[in-house]
Amino acid sequence: MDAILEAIYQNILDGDKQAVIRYVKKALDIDFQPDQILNEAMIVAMDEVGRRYKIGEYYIPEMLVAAQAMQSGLAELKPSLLNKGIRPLGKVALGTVKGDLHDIGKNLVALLLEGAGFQVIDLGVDTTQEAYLEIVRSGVQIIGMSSLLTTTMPQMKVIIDELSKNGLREKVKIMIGGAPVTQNFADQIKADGYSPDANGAVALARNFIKDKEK
Ligand code: B1M
Repeated sequence: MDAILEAIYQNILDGDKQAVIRYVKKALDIDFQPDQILNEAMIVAMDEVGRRYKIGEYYIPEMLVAAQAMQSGLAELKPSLLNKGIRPLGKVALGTVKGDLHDIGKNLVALLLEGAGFQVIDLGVDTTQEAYLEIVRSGVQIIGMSSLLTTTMPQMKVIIDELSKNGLREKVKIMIGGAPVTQNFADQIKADGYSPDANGAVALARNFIKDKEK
C-alpha cells in the first residue's frame, strides 16, 4: 500500500481523527482519487477493526474511536465526491433500521448518492417503521435500509410489510444493504434491490429512476 494510504489506514485503526483528516487532505492534494482513498485505505481499515474485535484484540471503545476517525475522514472527502449544481435525479430516504446504531456504511451510501446527483434525506440510525411510513407518504421515490446486525435485519421485513398493509408499497422502490444482508434475504422479504456496497446502491437507484420514467 502507498505510504499515504497506509497512514490513513493506520490512523483509523489508532482512532486518531486529526491525523486521518491531515492525511486525507494530503492524499487529495497529491491527486489521489477520492474513491481510491475510500476503498483502499478507509474501508479496509474498518474491516480490520471488525476482525480485531472478533478475535478479542479490540473492544467497543477502540471500535468506536476508529469509527469516529473514519467519519472525520469521510467528512473531509465529501466535497471531492459531490457534483455541485446539478438538478437532483430523484429523492432517496436512507436510514439504519431500528435497534441498529451502525451508520458508517449508510453515510457512505448517502455520500455517493449525493455525489451522483440524488437528493438524500437522512433518517439517521435506529429508524422506526413510523419514520419510514411518513417519509414514503411525503413522496420520496426510493427508500434505503441499512443493517449491520443479524438481530436487526428482520426489521427490514417488518417495514416492507407495514408499507404493504398501509397501501404504500407500490409507491416506492426499496433497496437494502449492510454486511450481513444478502441478495437471497432481499428476495425473501421482497425488497426491490440489494447491493453489497455503496457504488452498487447508486447503480440501483439510477435503475429505479429509469424504470419509473418508462
Ligand atoms: Co459493531 N458490530 N456492534 N459497532 N461493528 C459489527 C457489525 C460486527 C460484525 C463486529 C464483529 O463481530 N466482527 C458485529 C455484528 C455481528 C452480527 O450481528 N453478525 C458487531 C456487534 C456485535 C456490535 C455490538 C452488538 C457490540 C456490543 O455492544 N456487544 C454493538 C451494537 C450496537 C447497536 O447497533 N445497537 C456494536 C457497536 C458498534 C460501534 C457503535 C462501536 C461501532 C459503530 C459506530 C458507527 O457506525 N457510527 C461499530 C463498528 C464500527 C463495527 C464494525 C467494526 C465496522 C462497521 C463499519 O462501519 N464498516 C463492524 C465489523 C465489520 O463490519 N467489519 C461491526 C465500514 C462500512 C463502510 O461498511 O457498514 O458494511 P458497512 O457498509 C458497506 C456495505 O455493507 C454497504 O455499503 C457500505 C460501503 O461499501 N451498505 C449498503 C451498507 N448499508 C447499505 C445500504 C444499502 C446498500 C449498501 O442500500 C440502502
